[in-house]
Amino acid sequence: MPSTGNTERAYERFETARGVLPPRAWARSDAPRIDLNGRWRFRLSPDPSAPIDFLDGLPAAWSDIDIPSHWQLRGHGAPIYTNQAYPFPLDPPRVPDDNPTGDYVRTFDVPELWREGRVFLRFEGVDSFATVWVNGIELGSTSGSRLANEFDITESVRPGERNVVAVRVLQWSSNSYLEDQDMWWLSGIFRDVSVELRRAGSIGDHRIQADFDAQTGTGFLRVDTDVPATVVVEELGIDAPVGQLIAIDQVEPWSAEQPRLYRGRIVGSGEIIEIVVGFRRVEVDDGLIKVNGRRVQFRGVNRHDFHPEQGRAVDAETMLSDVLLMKRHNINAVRTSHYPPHPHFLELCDKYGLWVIDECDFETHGFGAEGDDPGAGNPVDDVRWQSALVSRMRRMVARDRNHPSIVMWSLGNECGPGVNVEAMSSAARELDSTRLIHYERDFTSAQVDVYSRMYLTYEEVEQIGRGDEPPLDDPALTAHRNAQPFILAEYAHAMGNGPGGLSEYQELFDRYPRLQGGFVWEWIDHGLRTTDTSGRTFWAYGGDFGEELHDGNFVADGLLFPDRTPSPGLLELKKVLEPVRLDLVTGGIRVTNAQDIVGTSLFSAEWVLEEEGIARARGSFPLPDISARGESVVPLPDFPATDAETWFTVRIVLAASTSWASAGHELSASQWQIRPPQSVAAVRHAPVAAPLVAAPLVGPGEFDARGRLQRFAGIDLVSPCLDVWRAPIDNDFGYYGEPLEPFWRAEGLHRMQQRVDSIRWTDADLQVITRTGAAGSRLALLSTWRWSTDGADLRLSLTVEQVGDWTVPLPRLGIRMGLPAFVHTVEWFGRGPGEAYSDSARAQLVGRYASEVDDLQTPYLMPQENGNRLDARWVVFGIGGNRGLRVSSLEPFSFTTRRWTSEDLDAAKHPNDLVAGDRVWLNLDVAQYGLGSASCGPGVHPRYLRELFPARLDLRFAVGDAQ
Ligand code: IPT
Repeated sequence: MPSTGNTERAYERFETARGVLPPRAWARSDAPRIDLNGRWRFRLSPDPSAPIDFLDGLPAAWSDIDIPSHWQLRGHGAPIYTNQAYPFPLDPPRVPDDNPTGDYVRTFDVPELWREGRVFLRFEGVDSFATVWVNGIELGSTSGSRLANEFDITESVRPGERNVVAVRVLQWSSNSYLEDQDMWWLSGIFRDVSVELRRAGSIGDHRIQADFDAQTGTGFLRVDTDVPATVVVEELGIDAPVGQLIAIDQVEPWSAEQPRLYRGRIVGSGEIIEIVVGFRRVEVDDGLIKVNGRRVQFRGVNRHDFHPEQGRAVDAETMLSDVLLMKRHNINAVRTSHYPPHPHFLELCDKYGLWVIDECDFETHGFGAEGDDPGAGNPVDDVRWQSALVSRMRRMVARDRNHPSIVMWSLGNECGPGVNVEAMSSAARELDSTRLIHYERDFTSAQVDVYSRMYLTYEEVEQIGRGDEPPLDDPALTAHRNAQPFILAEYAHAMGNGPGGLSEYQELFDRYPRLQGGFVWEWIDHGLRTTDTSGRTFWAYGGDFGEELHDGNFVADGLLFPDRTPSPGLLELKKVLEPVRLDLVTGGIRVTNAQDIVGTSLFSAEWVLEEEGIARARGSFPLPDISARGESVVPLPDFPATDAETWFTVRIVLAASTSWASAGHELSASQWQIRPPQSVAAVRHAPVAAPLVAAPLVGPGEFDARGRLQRFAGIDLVSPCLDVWRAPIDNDFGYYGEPLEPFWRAEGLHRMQQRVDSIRWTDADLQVITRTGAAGSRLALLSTWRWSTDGADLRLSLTVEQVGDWTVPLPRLGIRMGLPAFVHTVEWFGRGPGEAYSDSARAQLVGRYASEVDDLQTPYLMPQENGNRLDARWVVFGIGGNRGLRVSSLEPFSFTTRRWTSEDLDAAKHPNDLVAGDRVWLNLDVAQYGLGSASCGPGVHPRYLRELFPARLDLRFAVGDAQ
């Protein structure tokens, strides 16, 4: 009688692995292999009491499922999203009786020749616990969802025959307590499955150590295997027995910036393994993380394995697109939050060059660790879990240690402090002393090599940069920590519209050597592709599958949309992480190489001079080869004379193609205003030319008796009114930061009423005074609208004052008006082409742009304010034919244009809830509040908190030929 788990509840042991082989390195080997990915038979039962009646063959009544996959994404059961909370009662190591149980069966033919050797069955990842049978014989069970589990099936497999492999997977097990990462709970066999012949002379485990001495340029290679073998690296002339240290003069080292790999192989009598060798030394020296003797700065992101249809069952193409997108956006590092990724991802990091923090599959956030207190029952502080945890750590290191890209081993994420931290750290050091140890929740830094924190404020980061962070209770520990380099394991929470304030972090990283960069949270939104009842696609987040407990759209906090479209936040990050910085200085352009290792020979510069957005001259210049962190001044090109506002833009591009982008790929752009708009002062004070002809007309503007603009040049309008509301962005909610949204709503900013207080017609203008305030509130905004004309155009001069004791900053300040729905095209001169906000504007350049109204929207998974175009000088809305309604100002303004109101945006839960109405709504703003990162972290940097009052907006409305 096989042990079924349902009687013994083997899945509730502290360590559930049974019958598994010792871990070994992931390998590209010529060992005969049968790929068991593909079609299996599948049945989902509500709990493990389902009969084990599927060991002998393919049950006809079952459905098919493709592996690797999660059953919840194949029509069985449903995904659950929680951030910290466990979706079951907290009673470790017990789990609920209601425990979805997935049974899998398939057959595979094993060649007769496979009698000569041992046969291994390998699972790269099964969530969360599996029991495995081959030909009816139970082999054991798994642990560690994101780690490999390998079984020796030699005794049960039948070479020359058809074999049956059967697997029972439980959704919940004691493993679930160790795997409480902030992501969807998704179950099943979600990584590759294979069977391998291990002939006599198979290499077993293999270990590659490739050290580099930056002083002498010498590389040291040592390869170890379980059986005698030879290591061959032809390019280096190496053909030697394993187990010895080989010194090689003048090797080219590996780095993320120059990922030099030497390809080779390990040749055993029964197996050949393809290897890559990257020589490098990672150390903490003089309080700094150095690779090959150089301080490096991590410009990183936190990456989950994620695909919007496949969950964590990510294919090779998707992994490659992640790596290429990172490289193309100036990202040089990745933390594999919060578990070891699919092993192929690490191969790609080796090949294309990314520094990696490889993190163990371990998080117990739901136990509520706070400071020194891990929270009752937390496995991190319970020795009964120690061997399971140490084993997880060892299995990750053993699987991954041959990758040159890995510079740190991370024990896990947010488990709190506890007795098992030291054991895990020591286990990693014992298996590999060539990487640094990382664990953000070791606040004392006692067991780690790097001081690491998350979401700190700018002030806190700066304090650490200066080395005067608050001391610990123990002076020895304080001294130990003070001598450590610092990284932000997570910062700049990219949830919804944001993050803002990226460059202020980067400035700190650049100013203080101890601050060695950070990892933005996070790479991609985990939205799952779903269709609504009308067949429209949307990206589902927590709650969309009817979960009783969930954390909503907190799962959508990435720099990429789920389909891997870059968000505005990623474009901003790309600019902030630019590898070459340009500044205009006397004598030319100062070029600073912001890279740590390589020179600038790969790059060249292209420039353009634009007068009001129209190119007047362009050219290019080669960059001098500036060494890492060095600088040089290049002369400015000769510019032709211009009259209107003129900008000089320089783009840094790849001079030649690389493995990750083609020649011409833009890495960054910088811009300077060479000539301001003309005669600002003169025009601003120009007298109004023509007096009013007859009320209620002001030039082309038609007003009603209450002084409200009804029509402009024959175009019907919803009259302009003062607007202070924006559909709150995730950062306004301040989930793990300081919220503003509740204060805004408490003040009624989302339901302001406008009253006309007075109307006065003069010879020169129409003056309307309005009072805008919310029901129940004494606070108000007093606006004076002065409408005038020069005979042709309509001018508005608006001033706004505050009445009462305002304590909250305003979401926005400007006017809102309705244009007819036939408006489609928008053209403007200002920042673009993308959206920008005061604290996230570096990636958007001043220029002339055109767009459809519909393309000005950014479809954040949870609808929220978006699409702001910053620093506009003029904007023209197409009104048919070649004609346009033009709004312009001498002071740059912001505008937002959409087919629904801010209130619609606020109420919507998904972008597909938003339907075009009979108006195009236009906001013209003096300013909008910044973005910050308060959904998890600090709010808007003080640099962007400007005093708005007394506020003034001067606009000119005209109709004419479109630009
Ligand atoms: C922290 C987690 O490490 C990460 O997994 C994710 O939850 C992120 O922040 C927020 O999206 S938890 C935070 C409450 C500090």
